This record gives sequence, structure tokens and C-alpha cells, in this order.
Amino acid sequence: MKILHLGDLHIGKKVNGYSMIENQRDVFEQIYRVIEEKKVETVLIAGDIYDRSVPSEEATETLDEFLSHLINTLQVRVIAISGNHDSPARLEFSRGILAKQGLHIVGEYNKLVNKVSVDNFDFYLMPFVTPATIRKKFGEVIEERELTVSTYDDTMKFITGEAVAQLDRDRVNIALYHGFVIGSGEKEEDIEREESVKPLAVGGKESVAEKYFLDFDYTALGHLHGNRRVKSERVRYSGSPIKYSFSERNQKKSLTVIDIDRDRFEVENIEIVDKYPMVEIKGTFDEVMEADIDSDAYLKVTLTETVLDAMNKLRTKYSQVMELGIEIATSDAVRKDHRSANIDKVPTDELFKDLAASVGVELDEEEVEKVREIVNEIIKGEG
Ligand SMILES: [Mn+2]
Repeated sequence: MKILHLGDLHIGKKVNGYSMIENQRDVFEQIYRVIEEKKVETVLIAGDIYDRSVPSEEATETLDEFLSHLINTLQVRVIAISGNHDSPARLEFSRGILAKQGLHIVGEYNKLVNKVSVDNFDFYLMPFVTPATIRKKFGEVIEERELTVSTYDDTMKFITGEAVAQLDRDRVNIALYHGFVIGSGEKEEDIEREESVKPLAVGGKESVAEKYFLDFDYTALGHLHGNRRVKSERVRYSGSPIKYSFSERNQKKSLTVIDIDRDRFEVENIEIVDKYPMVEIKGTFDEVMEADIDSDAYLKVTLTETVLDAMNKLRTKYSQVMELGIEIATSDAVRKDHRSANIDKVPTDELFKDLAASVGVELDEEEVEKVREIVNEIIKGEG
């Protein structure tokens, strides 16, 4: 079976205020072409379908167009789970009806094992879930098994254990999971998590051991935004199809196509073309304006000087400045020691001069005189 593994679509996501819908639609067109060229029969979506639990109207329409095209026009089946960004209950709307049309979505754990069977394939759907939710829903089973479920690792040990106990090894078994899976010997703090990946637990351990998935013939993961395998060739993240933060600007986004059967396993990564590149540039205002950059690129600009109304001026050439920062080499003035203990002893006009110098503005004698006048008036007023 030819399978396209997708994840982390984040439909409706805004990056620094810019809607990504146009890029998302463009990527969907690329996906349609790959499905046709590679004769894909099944599309897996490993969670974070939407970017928020209550998606915008535009996001809902975009997903509807996407799924309709996949199922009605291209006639592939779609098997999807929810991620930590999705609302499990909303994603499941009309689930029973849609399954008959070839769209299998699981958002919630109404059962511990959620299986979809097609020909000689069994797909085990494991949406993102917190330890607390599983404890609450399946407390009795957990007790029966004499398990503790307090971390994500415990949770998936339990859930995959229930699935593996039912595996029919004569069939091809495929797992879908949305979460943070690491290989043996790997530490979660060493694994790159893109800026657009939201932490699952504050301060706690987030990772799940890969070993729980090794009984499956393939595991389609979602959550991390880079395209990579964990340790095994058969446990993989497709990554997000779009760069969702500047930390991803050097990543190559791609589509993961798997050709799998009992005796066959091949992976092909097909590169995605960015509709707009993400570019980081640093320099003076003139240098930035004269740089040879696509005017529709997503830009992160760092100016090395202060420019009045810089954002609007940059936008006369570049339509999508996402981030603007100023970095000025510190002058001697900034290094002057103005501590609160002795700040009363430094004349006010000196302090103003140093403050201006710290953002790259040299006050001339006339301006300093103005500052003195104003300060004196304030002092008089107070007297
Ligand atoms: Mn995600």
C-alpha cells in the first residue's frame, strides 16, 4: 500500500500576525500532485490538523476543501488523529457518517484501542492525550493491570500495550500517534523542538520511549515539526509541511511517502517548495532595502541603526516583515556605571545624553541645552 504520511498541518495558523492560509492552500496543491504521481491510496494525518481548538471559519473551510478533494476527487482514504492543538471532541464531529465515506478520524479515547481495518492492514489510532485524561477514563483497567499512569511515557506504555496485545502479526500493523517520541539512549533536552512546537507539560517529562512502537510495522508520528525518523526507520515524523517559525528557516520540508506491505518497506521524501521563503537579514536600513531578496519573502530584519518608523519604511519594499529588531553596537556611554546608589550624583543632562547614546543617538549641544531647560522647568514646578 502506498501511504502518504502527513502531520502538523496547523490549518489557520498565523505566524507573527501573518495568515498562512495561502501557503497552506499551495502546499495542498503540491500534495494532490504527489498523490496522483505516486498513486497514493491512503493519507495519514498524525495530528495538529488545526492550529487551535476553536478554528476560524476560514480554517474550517480550508480543511473541508482539502478533505473533499482527497476523498471525492482523488478517491483516497484518510485516517487522522487529533494533536495537542486540536479539540478532540470537535474533530470527531460526524465521525460515524464520515467513516463510511473514507474519512476515519479519532479525537477521543472512547475506547482504549481504536482500530481501522482496510484489506490486510490494521491502523491503530492514538490521538494526543494527557495522563490525567487516561487515568480518569480508564482508572479501573489501569488498576487491574497494576500500572501507574503519571507521565506521557506511562500513558503510551499502557495504550500501546493494549493495542499490541491484540496485534495480528499476519497483517500489516500501522500506528498513528501525536506526541514526543525519543529513541533509546536519547535525552529529550537534546532533541530539537522547533519554536512552533508547544510544550506538552510545563517542567515535567514529555517524552515517550520509541520501544513501545517497535511491534508495529510503521508508526506515523506528529508533533515535532522537522521531517525525521526517531531511531528506527519505521518510526517517523513527517514534520509540518510549512515552516511555522524562524527556527525552521533552514529545514527542508518534505512529504513522506511509504510503500509498505508484509514483505516490503520503502520510504521516499519528496521536497516541498516554499511559496515564500523565510529570510533573516541584518544591516543598516540602506543595506536591507538594497538586498536581493524576494519582496514577498517572510522577513526577520535586524537593523544596526535606529530608523524612525522603520517598519512602515521597510514595508514599502517588503510586504511581509514578520520580525523587526534593532541591534546597535554599545558605545562607551552605555558602559558607564549608572547605578541606583549613585545616580543622584550624575547631572540629569548627562543621564539623558547617555540614554540617547545607548540607542545610537548622539545629542548635540543645542539638544542638551533643551533638555536642561525642560528639566529646570520641572524642578521649578515642583518647588
Ligand atoms: Mn504541531
